[in-house]
Amino acid sequence: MKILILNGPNLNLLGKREPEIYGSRGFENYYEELKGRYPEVEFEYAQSNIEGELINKIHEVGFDWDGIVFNAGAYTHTSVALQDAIRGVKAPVVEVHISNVHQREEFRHHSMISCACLGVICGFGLDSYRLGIEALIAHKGMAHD
Ligand code: CA2
Repeated sequence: MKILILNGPNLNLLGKREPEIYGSRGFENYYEELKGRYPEVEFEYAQSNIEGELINKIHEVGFDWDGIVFNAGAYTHTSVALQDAIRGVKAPVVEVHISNVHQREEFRHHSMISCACLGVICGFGLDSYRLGIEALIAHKGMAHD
């Protein structure tokens, strides 16, 4: 099974700023733990601050890989282009957020991409990514094609 973990804008700052919201651990460190936890899964990790690069990455893996765990960062709340990219590929996409966006400012309550995703996980810190992987594994187990 092949899974892409994709992070959007500013998530390269994880562990460096705003630890009260996003925790104090950098993503690369957490990613090593994740890979160790699922030796049967082939992972790739990508992060970009640029919307078009995120779209290109979704297109690149979205026809051959088994799924994408996607934290679109603030583009979650604004991007029709990312919604279209997710709709345009075959691979299921699980939307994840570190924080519980529904406990935060109102503008974070709406996602432009949820409607194109398999499901949404938010509010569990970095563990949201693991839960996203679990969702993709369970979904693949249920697939009949
Ligand atoms: O909770 C999440 O995972 C978010 O996707 C994070 C986004 C935010 O815009 C979404 O509403 C919710 C922001 C990511 C910025 O990450 C930073 C990490 C450390 C320091 C500064 C920003």
